[in-house]
Amino acid sequence: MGNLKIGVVGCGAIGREHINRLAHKLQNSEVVAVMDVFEEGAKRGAAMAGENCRIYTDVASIVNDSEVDAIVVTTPGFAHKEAVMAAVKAGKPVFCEKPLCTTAADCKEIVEAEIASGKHLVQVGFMRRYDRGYNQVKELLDGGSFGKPLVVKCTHRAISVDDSYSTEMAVTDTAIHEIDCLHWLLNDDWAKVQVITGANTKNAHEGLMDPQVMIMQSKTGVTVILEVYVNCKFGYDINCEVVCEEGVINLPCPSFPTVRKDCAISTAIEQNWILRFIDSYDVELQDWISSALKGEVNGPTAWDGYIAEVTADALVAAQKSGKMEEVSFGDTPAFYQK
Ligand code: NAD
Ligand code: ISE
Repeated sequence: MGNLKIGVVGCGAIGREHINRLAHKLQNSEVVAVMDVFEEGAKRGAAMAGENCRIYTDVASIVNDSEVDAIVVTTPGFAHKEAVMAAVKAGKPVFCEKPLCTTAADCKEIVEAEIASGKHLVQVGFMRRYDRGYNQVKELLDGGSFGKPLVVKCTHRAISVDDSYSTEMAVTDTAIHEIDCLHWLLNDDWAKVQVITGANTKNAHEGLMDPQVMIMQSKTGVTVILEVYVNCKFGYDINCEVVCEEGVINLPCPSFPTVRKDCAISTAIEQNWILRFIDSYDVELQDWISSALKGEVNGPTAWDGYIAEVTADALVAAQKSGKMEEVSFGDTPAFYQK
């Protein structure tokens, strides 16, 4: 099998992580071009990719480069639509980091463009679907011996965020992972959502509501209680506990050695998403490469990106109203049915 020749759009934090794994770690993959609105950023990305990597500062040029077979989009969410639409119009496979777009209306345009193209081209970077622990939870749930899931309790905590992180981003950038992952774990869609805010941490910048408690109820009535707390100071703390009729399935942080010292017992907590999900990103992108070379999409689709964003829009509305908001979208189009 030949290599997939990839163009990476956006050379920031995760862009550089992905350039490194695509260029040096994964099979059948080559980064032949990079693009960033800041030329210095693009040069930094190209230096990681290796010799002969071409540098662009506009989307059209990298997407239409005849040497580029496929596109990886790692710009901030507000800029995803332009690059994904350009790739779909050029008929090139595109892996887009989450969220697919920051509004459901923009995601819908991508869904419609992909259906019109007649080819499956878009994969969304919901990497938790490739995480070993979440897959083990799914196997246990699908196995049936735990009975019906009833309640899910999650935490999504990070050490800190910068000043560009807004109250809405707690939904569109952070909770979007649980929105997608739990819908996939439970084989269920969301029906209604609510957001509760109250005591705010002194560590949040001006205007940021932190923490936020998000409640999501699925169509079959499973209730999710998700704490998003992005200035927790102590670590990147992702936990998920599924309470079922016949028992409880708990996915804690991956374990580290427990040490005894100075009259205390302690265990480390991961520092950030780069380390916590390092293997999931590798498996996710390797699957994307292998599928793209066969002209297929195996991972989360543009439709998954769309329904996640419909739910996110309802959560953002709930942040403002303080009320329970309905989530509604139509049936899965035949194009996306498996
Ligand atoms: P970042 O701000 O570190 O990097 C973004 C880069 O994109 C910057 O280099 C910026 O100059 C560039 N850029 C901005 N606008 C652009 C445009 N219109 N065209 C091209 N380049 C542009 O952001 P990040 O933390 O790397 O996040 C990027 C995306 O990845 C976001 O969608 C984020 O949600 C997602 N992300 C996903 C995960 C995950 O766990 N899956 C983790 C981190 C980030
Ligand atoms: C970041 O963009 C990610 O996607 C991380 O996985 C998430 O934990 C964090 O909250 C986001 O800001």
